[in-house]
Amino acid sequence: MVTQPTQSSPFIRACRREPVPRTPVWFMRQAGRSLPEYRRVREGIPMLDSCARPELVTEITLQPLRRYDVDAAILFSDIVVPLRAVGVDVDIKPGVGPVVGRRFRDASDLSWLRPLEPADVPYITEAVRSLVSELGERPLIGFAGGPFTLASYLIEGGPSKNHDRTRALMYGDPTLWHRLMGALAGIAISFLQVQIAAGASAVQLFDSWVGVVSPEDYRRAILPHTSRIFAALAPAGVPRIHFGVGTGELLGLLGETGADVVGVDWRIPLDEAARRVPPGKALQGNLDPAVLLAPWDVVESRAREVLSRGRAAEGHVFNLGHGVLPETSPDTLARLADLVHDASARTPA
Ligand code: 1CP
Repeated sequence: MVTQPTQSSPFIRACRREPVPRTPVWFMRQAGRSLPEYRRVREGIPMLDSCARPELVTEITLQPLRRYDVDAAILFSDIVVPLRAVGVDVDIKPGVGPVVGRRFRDASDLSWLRPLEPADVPYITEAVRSLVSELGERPLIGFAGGPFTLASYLIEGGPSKNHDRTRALMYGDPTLWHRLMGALAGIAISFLQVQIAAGASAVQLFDSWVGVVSPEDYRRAILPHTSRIFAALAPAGVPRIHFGVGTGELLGLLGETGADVVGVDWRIPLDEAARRVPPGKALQGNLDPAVLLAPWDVVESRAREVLSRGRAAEGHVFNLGHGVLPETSPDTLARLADLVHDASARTPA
């Protein structure tokens, strides 16, 4: 394993539960629609086309780092990129999200999901390499979609509120469910391995919508597949982060997947989350993204509260409880990153 300069960065150290001079911070969806410079460079270029252009991916990934003193960059891409790369008929509709040409229905549709080869995503390798050389000591986070969340887009045909069809398939046809989850987990493993091989310093598995299942169903229907993903990545030695929305009742199980860091949304305070995850886990989160639309004194007191409760965790990476809302002022995010650093600075003993 190569020792990268990023390995002693505060972000990586916090993921490993090592002491840090100040709490590291980054924001889910720090790139993207809240930035005017993003809207400018994306003009006229469909989302999935932009993800396949390494020079554009590099530019968009770096844009938030020019404004915010964040401790990590996250690759600009999307969770459906590897699905499209293996030939799934999926597109991202502006203002909607991922939409598939036809819903996934039965075992014959498993033929959509051949294994992902590195040669299917040469633009990811190229973008990650170029970013790593630009970023120096600042880590790049690679990511993939978790199997439940990807399955939901395939089964529902697009964004969904309650993921009812997805849960119905999970209950009604366990054999097909496990084959589908197995195929999606395999694709996530390859997609993350490509990013790690090209130099990503950490990875995050976004199983954003998994909070709609009960703990028992999670254990039976999802945990084995997520555990397989994290086990496959273990030899790479990079921190593995796992995140989902509305996962308060699942936090203990998310910690059983083999993830090093458990992401927490805004519904559960971090000190309570620290009690719910098994020992040996760092936490990431969890300021409500909607707080950033409130006056600054509210943002400040809420952020201080997150930092204070985060001290109960073995390691803490400050983040939002979900992605930056498009209407968020970039100036508020810039101020927040500075506040996190200033308020958490440890004076050397
Ligand atoms: O035209 C546009 O600008 C499209 C908006 C957009 C963007 C900027 C989409 C469509 N995806 C992305 C980028 C993206 N997606 C990133 C890049 C990192 C960053 O911007 O900092 C990441 C990490 C994702 C991951 C992603 N896509 C997730 C997991 C994270 C999360 O938000 O929970 C999910 C669920 C998606 C699906 C998706 N892609 C796009 C949208 C609008 C959605 C959500 C649709 C829905 O509500 O179901």
